[in-house]
Amino acid sequence: MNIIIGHTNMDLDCIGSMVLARRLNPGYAAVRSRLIHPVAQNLYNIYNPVVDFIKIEEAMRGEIGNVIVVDTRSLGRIREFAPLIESRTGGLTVYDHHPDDSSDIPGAEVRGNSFGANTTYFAIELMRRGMTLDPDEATIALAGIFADTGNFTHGSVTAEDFLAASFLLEQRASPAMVSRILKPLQEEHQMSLFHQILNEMVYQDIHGNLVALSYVVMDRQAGGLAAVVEKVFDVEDIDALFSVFSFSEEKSVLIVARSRHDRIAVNGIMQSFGGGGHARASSALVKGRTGGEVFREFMKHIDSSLVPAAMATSLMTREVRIIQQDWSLIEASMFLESSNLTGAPVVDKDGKLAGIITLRDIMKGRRASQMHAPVKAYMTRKIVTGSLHTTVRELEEYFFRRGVGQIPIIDDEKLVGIITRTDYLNHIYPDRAQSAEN
Ligand SMILES: [Mn+2]
Repeated sequence: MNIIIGHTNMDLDCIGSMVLARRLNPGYAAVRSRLIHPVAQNLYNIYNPVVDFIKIEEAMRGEIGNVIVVDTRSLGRIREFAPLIESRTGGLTVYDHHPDDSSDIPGAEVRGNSFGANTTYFAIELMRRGMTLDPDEATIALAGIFADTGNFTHGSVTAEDFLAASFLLEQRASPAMVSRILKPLQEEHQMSLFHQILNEMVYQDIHGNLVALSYVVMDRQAGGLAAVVEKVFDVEDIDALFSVFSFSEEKSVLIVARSRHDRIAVNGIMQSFGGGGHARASSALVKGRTGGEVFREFMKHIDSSLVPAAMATSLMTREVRIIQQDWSLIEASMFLESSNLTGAPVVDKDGKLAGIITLRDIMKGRRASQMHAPVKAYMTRKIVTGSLHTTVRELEEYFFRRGVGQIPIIDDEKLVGIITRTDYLNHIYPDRAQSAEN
């Protein structure tokens, strides 16, 4: 018997990959993990007959030929299948989209892809070969792509994920069913936990990153915790979230981590607790220790492992074009135009920052026929300034909550730089700067 396996704690992308891999490899049986991730439980309940995975014990009865592994390249995540893999007489091929390029599965031929969802790889392969799918299979696959790309909003999403989704829709995948499968909090205990976490969460500024932490004690592990954390992360404007669950009866602790940026790679932090996952979504289950112990160790760890957030120094333009407050509005207007600026800081005789003048301020002078008036009569005096240590998050606050267009950076009472909205956007979305250049 040739078999297809995924990682332990099968999630939607894993199941989608297995179903499509089976379609591509007729005669292969898909073998299920003993654990189903809570996010995939809905799908499993609805589509059990279509999914039609066999148990490890059933597979063990036959002789194993080839083995296909999907959605993981790490040995730690396929341990429960070890007897099947070790007894195989055929090849071992891994199809995985996780970024670390080294696999520690001995003897495996790894075929990596960098799509947002691993399911995408198989969907495109089916499309390329002109093969078709049942509507139910297409729906299962589409749910996998939606799940792993965060509804096509994660930074990891690729054009191929959209292409695969388009193909699956042609195969009559049902978006309505996908929506039902993905509904995160279907259980009452999930909803109440969601509110509990939101109420009790604490925020910490760790090296300029806004990190939220929650600590919940429960009797025993309940289903759907990751889904609850995901939802909390969804509604909160934070850089990272770490939710610690202590299961008092089982004497184990689960840490679920989410991050908004690859810069805060939470899988690195989770690895030191025996966990794994992606840079932005990761978890660890620590057995035989109390929640308090783990939480304290975790707090020590996080402080040293979080990379400081970018600060004003790395974003600002150092050569600031400045305007003297005694210049006339005409001079200021010509200066801005020739410098291709919409506004600039204004300094007094001593070179101290006195305000900002923008084309809009000058327009007011023009309307009042006061173009010979000095800049100081029309400039904005109440301005927001930053220091070299102002964080990206603070800049964001200034730009988008307080409607500021540019932020002069002051050090030792001197104007040392300026940051515009464009500088900020180029920093947040580096691709934006590149495409603007090309
Ligand atoms: Mn995946």
